[in-house]
Amino acid sequence: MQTDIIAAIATGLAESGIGIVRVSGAGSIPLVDSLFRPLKSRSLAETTPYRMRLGKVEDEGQTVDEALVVVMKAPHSYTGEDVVEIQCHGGVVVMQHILDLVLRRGARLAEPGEFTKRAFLNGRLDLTQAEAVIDVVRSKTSTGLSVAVDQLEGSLSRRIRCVRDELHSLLVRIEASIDFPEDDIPEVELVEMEAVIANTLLKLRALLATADEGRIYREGIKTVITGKPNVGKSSLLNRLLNENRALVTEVPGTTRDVIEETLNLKGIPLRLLDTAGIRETEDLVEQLGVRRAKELVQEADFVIHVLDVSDPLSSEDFMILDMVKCRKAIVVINKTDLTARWRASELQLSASIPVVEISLLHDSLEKLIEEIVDVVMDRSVSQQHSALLTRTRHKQAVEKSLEDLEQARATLDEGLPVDLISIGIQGALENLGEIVGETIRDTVIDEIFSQFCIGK
Ligand SMILES: Nc1nc2c(ncn2[C@@H]2O[C@H](COP(=O)(O)OP(=O)(O)OP(=O)(O)O)[C@@H](O)[C@H]2O)c(=O)[nH]1
Ligand SMILES: [Mg+2]
Repeated sequence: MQTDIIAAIATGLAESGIGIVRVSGAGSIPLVDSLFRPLKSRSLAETTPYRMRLGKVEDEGQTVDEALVVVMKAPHSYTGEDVVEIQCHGGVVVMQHILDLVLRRGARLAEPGEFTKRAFLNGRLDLTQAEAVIDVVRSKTSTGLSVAVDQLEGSLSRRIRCVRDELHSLLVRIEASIDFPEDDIPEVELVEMEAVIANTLLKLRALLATADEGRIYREGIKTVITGKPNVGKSSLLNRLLNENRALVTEVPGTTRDVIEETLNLKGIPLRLLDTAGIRETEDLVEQLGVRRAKELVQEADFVIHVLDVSDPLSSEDFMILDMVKCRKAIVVINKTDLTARWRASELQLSASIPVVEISLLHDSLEKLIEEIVDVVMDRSVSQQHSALLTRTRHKQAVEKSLEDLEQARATLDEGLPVDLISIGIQGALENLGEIVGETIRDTVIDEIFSQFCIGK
């Protein structure tokens, strides 16, 4: 158990109505008592917990600010330790002065995510819930938020725990039979074991199928806008964002660097990337842009390929279509206000890629947005979004436990000794335990919490 006192500004270092300096650890209450003079004489140690006390924060007899202070006693606090929150005015200098004062009295500056890490280490949250805390803070859409809140309330933990409990009781039975080898395992038992393993495999596969959706809600759908130069890629970005984010000119090769913006499209978070137009070029800077644009198409979750109907089709258009053809994608034929030089049928697209003809200069985006939502919602995003695997870490752990269980089943099928089956089950239990943080290395835990913000 940690014993030192940690402190940080919990509200962010920007001017605001109030600012909160949070202090946690055994000894926090006397520490804050030493710098806080309540309006009424009782000290914080004597005060009722969870009640605001008005008073003054003082530094060597000088008032730093008026503040409200609340004490939360272990174990009933966010971290599970004694916690004191000082609510002062939300000025940067005020907050920093009070934090500095707290540090001078013996607290240490909290590392990013350290409050939540302590909550985890003290058993207030499991690891999926701790991860959900940062997802709540960073969620990009209301659906993303509700996925994160579900996870914070333990939806994923419950699903994992249910599978682990089944495997655990199976393991207990197997080990009992190993301890008493003279009693051969009856046939019924074997059939039952097989059933439990098969059932667990089903549950884990269903869980694994949620991984893409979970990641999308957390990170957004990586959407790359691609096409030849000058077809209207940046125009599309600007129209979708409803602002002039990217430069648009009649000069081909305008966009060089990647421009990234997040867009909430009917509840779906899109990470939109506008890229350089793809063509052969002598210009070194543009060449780099083109190379990056091609790489991004490979990494994308979703590709929007824009073409210009007023410009004859060329080998570059077909080269890009080829890159896009096996992807989740949509083709936008732009500039329909100008004289068409070719027809959509000439693209010979498979039916799985929708085509939208539009003039980005004049037309409404309604139909295009509908098509984008249709393509993106398909398969990857369901309406029911409870208990999703939201991180690669979760996904890999489920994949590993599936392998372990497949191994256990194969052992059982081959009629090999039961102690060999138990190895597979133990492996699966351990891998699933990693998701909730029961069996996990400290370095992995440190890495997870280092992604948090300070004060959380
Ligand atoms: N007539 C017409 N012009 C358009 C339309 N959409 C875009 N343009 C024009 O086409 C030119 C190129 O548009 P951009 O959006 O900069 O094209 P881009 O694909 O980003 O070009 P690069 O960044 O150079 O690859 C600009 O002059 C736009 O105003 C359209 O629907 N009709
Ligand atoms: Mg551009």
